[in-house]
Amino acid sequence: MSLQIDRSAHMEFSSAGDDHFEQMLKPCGDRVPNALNDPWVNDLSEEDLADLYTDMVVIRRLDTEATALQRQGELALWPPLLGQEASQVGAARAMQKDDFVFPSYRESGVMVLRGVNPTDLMRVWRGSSATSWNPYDMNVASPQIIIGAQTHHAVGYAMGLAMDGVDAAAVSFFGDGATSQGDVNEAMVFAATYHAPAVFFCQNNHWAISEPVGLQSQTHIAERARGFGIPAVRVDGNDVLAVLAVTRRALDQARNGGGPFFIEAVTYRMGPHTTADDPTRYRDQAELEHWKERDPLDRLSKYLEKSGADMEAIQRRAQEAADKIAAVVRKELKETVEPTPRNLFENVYVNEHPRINEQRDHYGAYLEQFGETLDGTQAGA
Ligand SMILES: Cc1ncc(C[n+]2csc(CCOP(=O)(O)OP(=O)(O)O)c2C)c(N)n1
Repeated sequence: MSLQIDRSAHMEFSSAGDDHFEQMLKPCGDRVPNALNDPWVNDLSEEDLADLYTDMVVIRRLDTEATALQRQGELALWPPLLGQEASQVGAARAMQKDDFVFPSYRESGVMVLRGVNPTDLMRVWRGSSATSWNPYDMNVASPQIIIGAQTHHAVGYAMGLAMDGVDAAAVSFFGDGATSQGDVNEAMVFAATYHAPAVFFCQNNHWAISEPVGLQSQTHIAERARGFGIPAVRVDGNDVLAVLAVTRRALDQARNGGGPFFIEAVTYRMGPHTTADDPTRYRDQAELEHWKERDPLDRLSKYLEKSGADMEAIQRRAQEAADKIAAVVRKELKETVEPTPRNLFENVYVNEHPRINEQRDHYGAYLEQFGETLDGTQAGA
């Protein structure tokens, strides 16, 4: 018997038949009644829905702007979210101020909607800042690059919330690939055992760089969480209404002593993994076309239009908001005061440390050989 990878599962889970999930808006904009989820979004007015649309337009625009800035040499790298707007807006808008977000690198939309200044976020990707904000200002941790590590931080934080008797939850965001990582599985064990108010939000965007989801998971991702005794929901991640409803449900359960909850938001990464990637090398154009028909922005726009809203005015307002924020980011980014070599050695410890000082001075002497200084100036200038 030879050892073989079962590639057939990839076909099953990334194909057009992959629709076993909770949905409230069809791609054509029709509303699907859902007894469980409807009560969680019944409060939304037409204006609230228009705001959700604006959120999606704004974060798509920021993403496009960042991609362009990377191509123009202003950013070192950027991980696009194109196609994942509904998952990020639905999840971010379901949260309350006291909830704490532990994002991966992909959730720029969630971070910005929680109050992170988009220019600050982009400075991290420019290489001008290790982390540009105080996590406690808006309850958003620094974006995590180590796949899945943030789930540990979130569960630890959630356990702390429970110990302190605080009425809040911790939400970690990660991709489908991360669920194969030991860290995420260990975090689920702890969350289940300690009944922690932790919501695991997986954006199944079908790809982990060039690895298709069906190749590494022979079952739906949500099933993995159920194996740990964590209730899990598979939701249409391109349906902002369904994501909002399911995340509100999950957070409510977590906040009220119901323990952890796992959400698999089924979406699609329409762009490259990062600006350093070329997805045409590993995936078919037909797959992208399939998902373009499920575009999250079009879907809400069609629903609003069918409900009689003045979509032209809504689109105009959203576009204006997006143009404005993109122009501010572009301007602010170019005004960035770049860090000096000395900055590398600051804030390593709370108090000054002799070994750090020794390393700083050593580096300063090294730079001097090239006529440079720790303050970023030319020696003798
Ligand atoms: C622990 C660890 N292993 C490997 C990597 C390299 N890596 C960066 S992104 C990525 C794929 C992650 O895919 P997924 O979890 O599906 O998230 P997505 O990028 O699709 O949002 C990998 C393997 C890493 N950053 N950390």
